[in-house]
Amino acid sequence: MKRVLVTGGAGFIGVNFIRHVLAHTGLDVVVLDKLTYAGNLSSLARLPAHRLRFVHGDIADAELVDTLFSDIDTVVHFAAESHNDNGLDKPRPFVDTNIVGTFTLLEAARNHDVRFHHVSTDEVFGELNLDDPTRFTEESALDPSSPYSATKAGSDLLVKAWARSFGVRATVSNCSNNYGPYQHVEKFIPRQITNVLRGKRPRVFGTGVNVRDWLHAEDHASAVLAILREGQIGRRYLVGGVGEVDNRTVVELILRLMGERPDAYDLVADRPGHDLRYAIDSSRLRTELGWSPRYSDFEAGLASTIRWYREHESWWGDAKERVEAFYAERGQ
Ligand code: NAD
Ligand code: TDX
Repeated sequence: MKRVLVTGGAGFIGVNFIRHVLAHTGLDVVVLDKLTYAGNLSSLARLPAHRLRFVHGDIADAELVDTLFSDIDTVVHFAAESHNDNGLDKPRPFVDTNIVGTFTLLEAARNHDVRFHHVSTDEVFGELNLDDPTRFTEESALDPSSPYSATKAGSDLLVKAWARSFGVRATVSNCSNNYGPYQHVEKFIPRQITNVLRGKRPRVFGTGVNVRDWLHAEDHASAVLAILREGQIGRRYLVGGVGEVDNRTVVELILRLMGERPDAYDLVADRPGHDLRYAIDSSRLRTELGWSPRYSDFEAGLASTIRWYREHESWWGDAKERVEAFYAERGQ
């Protein structure tokens, strides 16, 4: 492994992964990113230019993808339409990027015998009940609920089929909810932090009982790198399991850490089809590959994330207006 193509490398987790790889390995990185509303080239500023090349383009552009694959040995596929509320509003780009885009990359991986790592989500397994003692494992059945998760499940199945039918050297990881620096303000945690920074009250969907299993993006990055280095070809790995927390508790914690009253938030219209709970059993990753998260203290991780948003208003300011206009139309 010498040169890695990172799709979606100008997005939240891609940026955190690239920073981790450049700091902890000698690998060179090529980024392929369409710079949709979610991509931000400034997140890649001030990184060593001789080890990082940026290509502006679409993962569904077969000609471009084929050319890029002739010059790399590994691809880590992050590019996706990633926000559930956008998928409920306009699902078409989710099919184009998450399914057709992944298909296009797989065809190039097959033609050029490139090692393929597919980054997916725990949402492909559907929801767990709040009182269910079980967590998702590598054996859980795919049972997606939303346009986003259905297209991610579709992409997981394409990877599985290309590995079995064409021998593509592939692995898949399904990760729980990420938080940390460079996350788009449409997502739950940065939306609430930036609301407080703008003097607005946080907005919690429904009754706020929904549970997510929060993982810092840097820990996701170290997990993906461990899978690239030592993961077994053909395997799926689940990443997460650091801390299940319900949405009300997360918001109350943010408010407390930001010096506000913990009840200073609003309950607003629920998300249609809103999954109740996700929870990950990451034993395979921990025992087989020796992975463990650095940010095991969620409160400390949140505090450093709050600091980052406080110090980087120029990074998120423009997107904030657009996101709030989108949610205002939906009473959220
Ligand atoms: P993001 O929305 O922040 O970034 C996505 C990036 O992909 C952007 O830079 C965007 O410009 C790019 N992109 C979109 N369509 C493209 C296309 N057709 N061609 C090329 N580039 C394109 O997403 P994220 O939160 O960083 O998520 C990255 C991956 O991790 C996704 O595959 C997502 O499903 C998965 N994931 C995310 C989370 C999470 O909590 N955010 C959790 C588990 C898995
Ligand atoms: O303003 C909000 N208020 C609120 O209560 C927003 C934006 C969200 N929520 C709730 C919905 C969810 O229960 O917070 C929880 C987290 O919401 P999101 O940040 O939209 O994440 P989620 O839908 O859980 O999906 C995320 O994790 C899995 C990522 O966006 C996906 O890309 C990833 O696959």
